[in-house]
Order: sequence, then structure tokens, then C-alpha cells
Amino acid sequence: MSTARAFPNLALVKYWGKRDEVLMLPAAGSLSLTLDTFETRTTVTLDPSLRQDAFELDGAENTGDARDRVRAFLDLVRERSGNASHAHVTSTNEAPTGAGLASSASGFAALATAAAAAYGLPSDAAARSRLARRGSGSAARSIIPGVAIWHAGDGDETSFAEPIAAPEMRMVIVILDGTKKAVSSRDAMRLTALTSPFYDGWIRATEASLESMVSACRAGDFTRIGRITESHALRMHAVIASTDPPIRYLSPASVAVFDAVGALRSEGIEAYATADAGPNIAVLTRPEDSATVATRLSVFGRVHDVGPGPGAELVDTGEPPGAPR
Ligand code: 2P0
Repeated sequence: MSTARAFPNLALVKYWGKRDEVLMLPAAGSLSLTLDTFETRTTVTLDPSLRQDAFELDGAENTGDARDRVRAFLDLVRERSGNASHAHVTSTNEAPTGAGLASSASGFAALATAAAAAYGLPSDAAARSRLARRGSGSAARSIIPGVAIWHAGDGDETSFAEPIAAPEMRMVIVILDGTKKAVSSRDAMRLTALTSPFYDGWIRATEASLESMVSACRAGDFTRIGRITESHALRMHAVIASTDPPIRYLSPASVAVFDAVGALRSEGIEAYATADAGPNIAVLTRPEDSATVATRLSVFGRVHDVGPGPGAELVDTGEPPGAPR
């Protein structure tokens, strides 16, 4: 039995498009901040008497798509480890259900870490990042603490995330809508690659943004990091809006938050907005400004002032090794 914890991450340079759906290789690299809030905790218990993997999520037996993804992931773990045993997987999310924050990133980062330990696969961060990627692309980044770069790579071996030095930053998350998204990221990403006339331009722009972002991080240039973050997020939503049929994740309230963030900047408070595949907004700030930004944006919805968090790691469950269960 192994238990691991992991946190979601928010991308400053987004991943939106795969070049290999089986190996889960992204069309371009991306860069993110792993958070210190909304932990996922996952326990993997091998049980040779099981004929199928069982998956319990937030206290209830799961029988849907999430369970199928967990089983497909564990099939890969069994193939690699040579251990054919099925497992009980129990997972809990701290993020409020339905707020669009309980992410597949923290979920598969925790599962990869717990499963690697339970099945005896390599436990170094790069190996777990490659493994987590197979569950969900963005999970590759939640293995890593703080700011992580996920290299597009040229195959399974070279597509993993690693830490990168960056200045101190915080995120103010504004929760605008608790409903489940209409189109999953995975489906919307596929539709974008298949139908957007701007897809190739988007991928080239992402490569350029990533290069600029890496140099801004190395230089400790918060202003440049923020500008790239906001413009890259809006480019992602633009390419998503250009699909056939069109998809729009931002709501009128999301756009109002982008405007409010612009107003904060004109007052001299450096804040930059980004959004993923849903209406909620995350605002990048310097540590000294996050409380002010959180107060100002609290008129739009519930706010969470979050900082950089740890990478996915095994949790000591307090059981002596080899103790009978
Ligand atoms: C990101 N997102 O970079 C982007 C920005 C959402 C918007 O990665 O198909 O759940 O499991 O690899 O990682 C969400 O997509 O997709 C995502 P799969 P994933 O954070």
C-alpha cells in the first residue's frame, strides 16, 4: 500500500494540442506553477484477488470515465512492472467539487507517484513525470514543485517536466462558476487540432512564448512573465473559439475579471490574468500584492490566494514497513 499527495498546477504557457495521443506527447512545451492548495491524496493497494481495479473517489465508488482512465493507466504500470496484480485506488480532492479545480493534473501526479511505489517502478522525478504524462498531459508538471517546464521532447524518454528557477509569484484564483465544463479539455484539444485554421500558428506561437518565458524566468523579470502569461492565455482562448463547432470557455464574468485586472495594472498594481478550459480566472501577482488583488477581485466570486507548492510525493501513512494490514 502506498499513499501520495499532489497539487494542481496552473500553466503560464499553456499545453493545448497533442502530437501523439497514445504516448501523450504535446505538440509544444509548456510551463506552470504547481500550487500549495487543493491537494489530491491517493492510495494504491495491490490486491491479487481482484479481477479489475476498483476506484473510490471522494468517498464513493466510481464507475465512470474517471475509473476507465485509472484502469488504463494501471494497465501501463502493470505492463512496465511485470506485476499483474490489480489494485484498490482511493483518492480524495481538497478542491471544492464542481469548481473546476479538482484537476486531472493533481490526480494523475498522485496516482503515478503512489503506483510507482506500489508496483516498484523507478521513483525519480523525471520517471514519474513521464509516467504521469500518460494519465494526463498536465500531470507531468504536477510532479515538480514550484515552476516547472514540460519539454515537448521527441519521444517518450524526452517528454517530461523539470524545475526551473523563477522569481517569487502568487496566484489569486477567482471562482466564477461551479458547473462542469461543457467540453472536456481532451476533446476540445483534439477538435482544435482537427478544425482550427489557426492551429499551426498557435503551436508556433506557443514555442516562441515558451522561449521568451524561460528567459524571463531566468532573468527574474516578473513583468515580462506576467505579460507573456496573459497574452498566451488569450491566444489559447482565441484558437479554441476558432474550432468548428466553436467552443467558448470564458463567460461574460471572466471577461469582466480580465478588465478588472487591466484596471489594477493602470493603478500600478502588477497583476496578469489567465484562464484554463473554463470560466474561472487565475491572476498572477507579486507576493506583496496578492492580498490587495484578492480583496479587489472578491466582488466577482470566491477568491483563493495561493502560492507555489511541493511536487508530488509519497506520504508517510504512519504504518511500519511490512506491517500486516
Ligand atoms: C494546461 N490545460 O496547460 C492546459 C491549459 C487546460 C488549459 O492541460 O488530454 O487534462 O489529459 O492531456 O492535461 C488540460 O488538459 O489534458 C490542460 P489531457 P489535460 O494546463
